[in-house]
Amino acid sequence: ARIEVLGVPLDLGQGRRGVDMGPSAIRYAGLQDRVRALGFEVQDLGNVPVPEPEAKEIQDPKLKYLPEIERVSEEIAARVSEVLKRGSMPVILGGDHSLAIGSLAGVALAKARVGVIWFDAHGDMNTQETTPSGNIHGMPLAASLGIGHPGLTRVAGFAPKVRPENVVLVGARSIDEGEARLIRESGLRVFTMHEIDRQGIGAVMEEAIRIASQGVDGVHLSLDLDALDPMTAPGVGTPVRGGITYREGHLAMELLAEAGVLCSVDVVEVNPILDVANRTAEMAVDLLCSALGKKILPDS
Ligand code: DIR
Ligand code: MN
Ligand code: MN
Ligand code: MN
Repeated sequence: ARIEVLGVPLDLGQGRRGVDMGPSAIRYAGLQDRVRALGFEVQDLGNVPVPEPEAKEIQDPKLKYLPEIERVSEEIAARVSEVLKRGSMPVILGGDHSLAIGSLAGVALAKARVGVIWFDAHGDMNTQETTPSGNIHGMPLAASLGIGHPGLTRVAGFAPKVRPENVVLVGARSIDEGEARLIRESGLRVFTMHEIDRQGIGAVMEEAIRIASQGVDGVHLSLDLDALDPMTAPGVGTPVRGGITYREGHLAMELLAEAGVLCSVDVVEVNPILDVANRTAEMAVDLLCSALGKKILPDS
């Protein structure tokens, strides 16, 4: 099988500089060699061009850098759908999580029906009406479900990209008031840290995989590194205590690999400026390898 890597050095969706260096940090952590060692063919497509915040102005404080993020999303969608149509698996490196609006649009362009497993400390279910920050990285899951500003929901010319009955959010522990209401109304399935503590990550993932893969042509994994505990992944812009541990993260990815349903992956919110050495990018590569089938004890 073949993997194609696309970098998106996007930091316009949130307020802290440095996350635009995430793609470099993840590459520097050995992505290409590590994935090749698993037996995949790997092609790096380089980065999508992204404007610098210094060269732009915020027009709407409730939708910061909306026109720029729309344009980048269209470009990502086109690139990601090409990768899938060539029969390869796209791996999109962020950059902030607003890039998932484009990557999921691209997956939805190439596939009739797609499921989503969204690992995040946050809900990413805000709109311009509920956002406390105006940061679009707090909105990509809502946008993909067709909720929010048409500039975000209608990327690639159609909405929604996914049905709520195939969407699962895992690891949540920081949900804004307005987005909590949208989560309940939209009917997607949420496994907060409470459910993970109570049932264990194994049981949670079995259910998450069942929901996301029901009736679909593939499951998209959107991995926000802030889903992990900040002790394991300190290099993120909005860390929240009480997250997924090192082993819980790996078990979750290993179960996904075993299920054999993954069609595409985002790895987002790695911010090397906030990191301890390159630990968070290394964790990102470790988790990706597990999601792609790396085992502690390989079958012989
Ligand atoms: C917060 C933070 N809910 C917002 N969201 C983050 O600004 O909408 N998502 N950090 O990953
Ligand atoms: Mn930049
Ligand atoms: Mn996120
Ligand atoms: Mn997050």
